Amino acid sequence: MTTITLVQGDITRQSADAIVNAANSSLLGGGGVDGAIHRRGGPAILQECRELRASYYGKGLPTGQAVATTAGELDARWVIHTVGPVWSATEDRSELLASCYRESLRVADELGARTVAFPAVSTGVYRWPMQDAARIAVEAVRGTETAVEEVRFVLFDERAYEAFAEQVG
Ligand code: AR6
Repeated sequence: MTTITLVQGDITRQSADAIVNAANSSLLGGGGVDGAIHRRGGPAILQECRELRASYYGKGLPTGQAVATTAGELDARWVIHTVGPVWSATEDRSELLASCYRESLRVADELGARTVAFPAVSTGVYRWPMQDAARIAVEAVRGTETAVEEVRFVLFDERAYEAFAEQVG
């Protein structure tokens, strides 16, 4: 059984086996959670991202997929980078957002991670409405068979926390 827990705060301050990054397909960093993880985690993470790009993801990591690197100086063993979809009002991209959670948990299982901290993927720069993103995230985690014991959603502000709390019940 996987327990879902909620925390309001900065994901880079969390202690977990794996911390999930809301990355972009370049894997070369950006703003939001991505920027914060690379700033606090230090250059080892970016170095490994560059190597992954050179070896496997020349065209970028596709949306909905996930890949792991070291966590550098973060209080975690791994960072799992996933690429959320940009919100679209005309196209239903929910499956891609759900895939971010499923694929991150699959990678976590491969690594042997038992505690995984997730941000609210796609709800910042990628503009996904928070309530909808929370529903998709919680349903995706609940619908995934995994050996991960704790999935911790780390929500940056109260609005995000409340949206997830409503879904978790
Ligand atoms: N800890 C927890 N949550 C955070 C933190 C933090 N330190 N910082 C922001 N959030 P975003 P996206 C929240 O924009 O929408 C980057 O440039 C934020 O309030 O980080 O998936 C990437 O390189 C929001 O609710 O990710 C991509 O280009 C949520 O985390 C692009 O942004 C996600 O916001 C990805 O956009």
